[in-house]
Amino acid sequence: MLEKRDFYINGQWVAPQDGTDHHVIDPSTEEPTAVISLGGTKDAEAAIAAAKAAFPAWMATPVEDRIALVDKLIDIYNTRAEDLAQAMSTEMGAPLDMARSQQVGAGTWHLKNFIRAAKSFDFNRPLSDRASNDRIIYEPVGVAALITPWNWPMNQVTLKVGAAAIAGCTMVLKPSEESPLNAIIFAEMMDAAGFPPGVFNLINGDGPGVGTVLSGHPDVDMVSFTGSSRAGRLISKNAADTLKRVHLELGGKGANVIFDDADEKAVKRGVLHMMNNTGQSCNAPSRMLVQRSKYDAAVEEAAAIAGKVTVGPASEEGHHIGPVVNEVQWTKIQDLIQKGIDEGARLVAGGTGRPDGFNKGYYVRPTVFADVTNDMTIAREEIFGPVLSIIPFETEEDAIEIANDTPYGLTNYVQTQDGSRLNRMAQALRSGMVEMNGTSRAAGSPFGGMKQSGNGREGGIWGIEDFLEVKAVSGWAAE
Ligand code: TXE
Repeated sequence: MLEKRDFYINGQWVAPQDGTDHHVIDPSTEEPTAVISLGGTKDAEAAIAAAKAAFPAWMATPVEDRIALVDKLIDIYNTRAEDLAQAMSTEMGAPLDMARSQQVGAGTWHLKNFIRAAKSFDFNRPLSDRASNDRIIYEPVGVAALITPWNWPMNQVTLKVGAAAIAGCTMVLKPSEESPLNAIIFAEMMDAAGFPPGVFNLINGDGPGVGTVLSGHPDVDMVSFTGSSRAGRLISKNAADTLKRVHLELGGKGANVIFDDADEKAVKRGVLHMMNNTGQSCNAPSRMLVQRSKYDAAVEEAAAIAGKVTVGPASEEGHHIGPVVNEVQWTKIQDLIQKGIDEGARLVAGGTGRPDGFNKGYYVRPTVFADVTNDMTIAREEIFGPVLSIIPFETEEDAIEIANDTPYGLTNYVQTQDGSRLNRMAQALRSGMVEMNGTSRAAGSPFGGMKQSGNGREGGIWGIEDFLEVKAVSGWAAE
């Protein structure tokens, strides 16, 4: 079995000081594939101290030089793409083709977008044409703790590390204990790219252990977190004593509003988007709202499409969906499917239990519920599995009310051919992102949520700005 106990601290791989062993389980087989160490307080403090010591020199490094290192990182990242894909497939269950294209591909995309954004960003500029002696200087926040989840592991690591590095922050990355292997490979790349010792540190650990030390530590100036709302609340409370900046990217319960004039592929697109990554995406369109005149046909079509989604081991190539990440998630999803049935939703595809042919592995049946009302548990809770809820609506006003009736506000989707309705909906929906008619977000677009989906934005210039302080200087001397 692979043994990867060491942490990357101050430019070196070091043995844990107070770690405990943790097995990484392959969700396709339920077998352990690697052993890592979950660090303790001493390990976390060593990583924080290294980041703190490295900060002054890294902050003083010209941004062009920081960008050049990220550029070098992209080259190395591309040469190790297959290692990353294999690791993700083993530890979190992304099927190889999907891991290569979407999971690994996201990392290159984000890093390139950061470079493009930073090159045209003026880090030291006059306040305005009328106040040229007043200047705005953007400076790094300081030491950043980066806490990431397992569902899009490299996507989230690159979103945080790339932005922090270009901004001039030093950092301690704590990836999810469910997906540590690709983060260890990433640390090897950071080392190979030649980032100065202490700028980037990696420590494995769990939430109550390393996660708590990082979010509460006085020498950590900022926490950037992606994960559950539950952990986001704990981190915010723990960070309050030191009043550090807390960036949160939490869950979602996206509505996909399909009007009666939607294009003919809208339902299919919505179902497949929901099933992608086995439903484990915070921006999944998990509530499909369909206008009444199209409703019956849409339910029938959605059930047929879900019935054709194939499920299989992550180690196999092809366009199937893999298992969900672990037993806890599998059980949570099963309970929620059962709740949907118990609360009176109409099951039209899938259901509880493993798909036919599997008696092991955390596989879930692609599931569709019709006749869901927005007060049912399956319409309110983030299921994080391949489970779609279809809700009928009558008018545009109804659709807006149902879509916004959720504590979350991450992404909503709209399908209609009517341009003015698209624009009205874009403004009425309370979410950080609204995506129309299957268009995907352009390079450098900010990702993040309103309401209980979190705060701050990741990606592009907005992602970099989240790691920057704004300093106002009055009386800047002309040189
Ligand atoms: O997440 P956790 P879990 C949602 C999704 C899923 C649910 C539970 O609904 O079903 O969360 O997933 C670290 N202090 N999302 O339990 O626990 C943890 O070690 C500091 C949505 O796996 O939030 C890991 O690194 N850190 C989400 C990270 O938080 C703590 C992606 C995520 O784990 C901590 C994942 C603490 N007290 C799950 N407790 C998204 N936004 O995409 C945990 N962690």
